[in-house]
Amino acid sequence: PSRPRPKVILVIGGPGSGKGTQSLKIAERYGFQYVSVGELLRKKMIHNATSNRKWSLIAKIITNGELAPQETTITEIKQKIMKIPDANGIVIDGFPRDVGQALSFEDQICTPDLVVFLACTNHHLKERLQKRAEQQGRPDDNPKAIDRRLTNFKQNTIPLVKYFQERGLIVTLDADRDEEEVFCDISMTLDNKLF
Ligand code: UP5
Ligand code: MG
Repeated sequence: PSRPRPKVILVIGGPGSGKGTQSLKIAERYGFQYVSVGELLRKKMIHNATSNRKWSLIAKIITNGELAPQETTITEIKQKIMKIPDANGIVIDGFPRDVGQALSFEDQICTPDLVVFLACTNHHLKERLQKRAEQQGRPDDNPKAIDRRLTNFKQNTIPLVKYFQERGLIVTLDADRDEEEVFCDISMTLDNKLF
């Protein structure tokens, strides 16, 4: 008999809400494959920015804290997912960012089994990103780009949350708490809703 299609979990939330941290924990606990869309795009842009005009433009966009073009993003995700061997599940970190991307994902890839929204106050988002900027510093962890990422999140991702709510696909969790508490909620939710 053919295997069922892997479960697909999307993790969304503001910049610094803990998407990466929690998605990795999900992947580890459930044996799911982890896909970070931000990382996919950053790797690709670092590789191609000097030799390719499209990617040098995307590098500028991302470094400024704006969104890469939708079709490029979907194409990258599709390619990545196709390379994944048999998996029970896939956890996608940081995608979609707006309703348009969600529609396109469903159209071209699949309907997610569950969307996890990490709700975090602006105060905590900024504090965490500033702290990370001091320690490692991503190209987009500068004050201007952080502000743009926060604005983008409010403008585009909040309507997306509403869209998933209306379809009964999303669970909203309080991500202001410490990592372990947040993950405890996530795993209870996944145990309930997916298995
Ligand atoms: N931390 C985590 N959880 C904590 C907790 N509970 N308490 C205290 N500290 C906590 O966490 C951020 C920091 O906080 C870390 O230092 C962590 O230790 C600590 P992290 O797990 O990294 O949060 P995350 O939500 O992943 O933050 P990130 O900065 O990665 O979010 P962004 O949404 O900004 O980044 P992403 O990589 O998803 O996207 C980056 C850019 O890529 C976008 O701005 C955009 O330009 C581009 N992009 C697209 O164009 N399209 C896409 O579809 C996706 C990305
Ligand atoms: Mg991240």
